[in-house]
Amino acid sequence: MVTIIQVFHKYSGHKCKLKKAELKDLINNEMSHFIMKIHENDTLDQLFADLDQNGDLEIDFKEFIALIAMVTSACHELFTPNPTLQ
Ligand SMILES: [Ca+2]
Repeated sequence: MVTIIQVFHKYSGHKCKLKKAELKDLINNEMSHFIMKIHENDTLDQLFADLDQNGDLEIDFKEFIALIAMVTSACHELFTPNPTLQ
């Protein structure tokens, strides 16, 4: 949990919000073990629009947590044995 907060602030700075380029850097530098790096601007635009729930073109910590939840959920599915294969 502390790591998530530290990483967020490392990229958001004192304004505590991520702009699109900062979100891209965060994902590509810190989360590349979990999700694919973002190379396409379309992919970044889509992800950013999904996360930016209040439409202010910045990602606050609450909106960022939705990304963490999404990635954690995806990881959980990867590591959970599929009962239909057993
Ligand atoms: Ca926002």
